[in-house]
Amino acid sequence: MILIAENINVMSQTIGPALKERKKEPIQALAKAETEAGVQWLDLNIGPSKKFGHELMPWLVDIVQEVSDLPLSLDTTNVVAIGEGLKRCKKPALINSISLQPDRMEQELDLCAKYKAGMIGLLWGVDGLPRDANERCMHTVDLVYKANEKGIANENIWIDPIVTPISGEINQVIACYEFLGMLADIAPGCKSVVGLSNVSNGTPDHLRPILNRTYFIMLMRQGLYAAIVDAFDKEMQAIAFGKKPNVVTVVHRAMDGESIDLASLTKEERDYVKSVRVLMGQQLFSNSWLEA
Ligand code: THG
Repeated sequence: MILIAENINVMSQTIGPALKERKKEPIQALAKAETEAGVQWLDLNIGPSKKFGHELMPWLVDIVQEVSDLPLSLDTTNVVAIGEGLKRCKKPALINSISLQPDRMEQELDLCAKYKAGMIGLLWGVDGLPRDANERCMHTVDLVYKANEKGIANENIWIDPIVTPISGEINQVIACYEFLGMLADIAPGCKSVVGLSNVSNGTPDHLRPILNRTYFIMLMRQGLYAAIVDAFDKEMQAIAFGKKPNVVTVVHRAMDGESIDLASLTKEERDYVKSVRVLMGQQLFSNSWLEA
């Protein structure tokens, strides 16, 4: 499992202002901490950054590389910012992300080929979020075909089916899960990646980790290759690297529809089983699902 740290992002209350004021200390401290936490990549998310992205991204790449040797995922919709950032990357980077927007796609694919970067192919279509797993497949075929035409090999394409919040349409949460099980057949050799924390967006802070971790185990079972995650979730790392076999096993049993005697489980295992039921749409989501 490949973990990409999400923490350097413009939405963060410390990092947002630091990016704006070009204050490198808090950003470098976080980059160092993420690196020491044991992740494999750092995501640098500057948001759309339409006006200043072209100077902000190369600045950010430079200061992060002063304190970390990890490869970087450049996260912005500003194409010029991506190009300027790629110029500075010492290691092959990831473009996060390229979707099926015809206006930007062409230039982004050219940048990817030019810098021999990887690309996250985000399955966001011209009509927005795909309706189901099949539409995700259609977008994948389309995107991979266009990338291949530019000379980008499948091993450099990381498909992101788009994780959506559990507080929204449950069928989308299911479709993303379903799609991952289909990817190897429709795009052999492509990798997969998700923004895991999206699933718990909008839920109370103390409930986010259990949702993230449960969905993570579900997606891992579908062959997930990489995830953009909170670098400081120790439990998630334990799961990613095979150190929580009891939890993984009980999640699989719940996924298989086995009727499990909750009283026979530890509190931790029980919370995972309850979360599977909510994430698979067997039980209606509300903020009190763990108490049921
Ligand atoms: N796919 C791809 N890239 C992505 C996403 C994706 N990049 C952005 C996002 N989704 C993944 N990154 C984050 C970063 C932070 C949070 C969620 C996803 C987050 N942060 C907390 C919050 O907003 O409450 C804490 C903010 C803080 O650091 O203070 O939830 O899906 N390809």
